[in-house]
Amino acid sequence: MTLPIKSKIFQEIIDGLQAKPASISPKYFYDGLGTSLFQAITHLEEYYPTRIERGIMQSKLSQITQAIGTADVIVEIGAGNCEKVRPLLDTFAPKQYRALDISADFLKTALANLHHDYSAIDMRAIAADITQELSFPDLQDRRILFFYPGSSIGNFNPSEASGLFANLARECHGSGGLLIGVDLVKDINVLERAYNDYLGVTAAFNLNALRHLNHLIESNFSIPNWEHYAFFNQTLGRIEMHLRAKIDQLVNWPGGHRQFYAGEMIHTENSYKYPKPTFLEMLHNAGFTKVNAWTDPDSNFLVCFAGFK
Ligand code: AVJ
Repeated sequence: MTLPIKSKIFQEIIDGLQAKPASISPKYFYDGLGTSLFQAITHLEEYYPTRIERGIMQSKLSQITQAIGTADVIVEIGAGNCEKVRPLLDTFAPKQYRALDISADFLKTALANLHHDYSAIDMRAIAADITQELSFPDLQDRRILFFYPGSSIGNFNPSEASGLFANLARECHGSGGLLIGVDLVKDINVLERAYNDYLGVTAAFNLNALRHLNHLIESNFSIPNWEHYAFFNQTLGRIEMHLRAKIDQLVNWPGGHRQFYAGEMIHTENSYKYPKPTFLEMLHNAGFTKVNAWTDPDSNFLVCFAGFK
């Protein structure tokens, strides 16, 4: 897909590319190939979050579902392959399941697969940009379980994350709640390895954003001129991913260009890691009055249910 040159998204991308330092939103990772590359990342030994979250969901399932109680509707945010919700559908048998994701085509295929096994549940795929306000007016008198697994919340900075929690707490209207998974602060080597895998899948995932941009805005980024760079920023408590120019180069797009110099970077993603108490406090401050939390034995990852007393 190519964006119209005057569209808001086109302008947003250009503004990021022109900024010093340059940046683009991590949502531009997720074209078809990018979504597949992320799926591949979740299979890497170094990338522990998916595997550890799944372990917590399995070993603590009865405690988790007991804390949740019941659900009329499950709304999954960043549903991806729609596989993580299965145990919740088995337990709660909700009437409806809504899957929100930025990557619409992938989502539709994934949802069709899921529906095959749960034909009694009304399912809807919603292509959504969750950096925008979320609103579910037709679910006002339903008990909603928001499900936000995978630590994708880490892409928001803490104040944006707090804003999203307040938004979701409001949409709950005093019942149901939010089941969310988040990656915890840990040994810096473990963190940095998870974003610098030996197979170079994360590097490919990062570089693919330029390929995606070339399609979206008809820019002429030359992929071999860029390299993957990821590190843990201890001051800000986040993994940062960047693309670093290997040589001086001019990049063009319709209506503009930028000269990048060797060593210059484009910031492509933040992935915040939280201390457990900080994250629980953010959920409380957003308006949830009852918060339960579960971790793996090594406290690598946290699964929380934030609801109401
Ligand atoms: C999908 C945002 C949870 O931050 O770990 C994986 C994306 N980036 N490897 C993460 C990602 C590089 C991932 N999230």
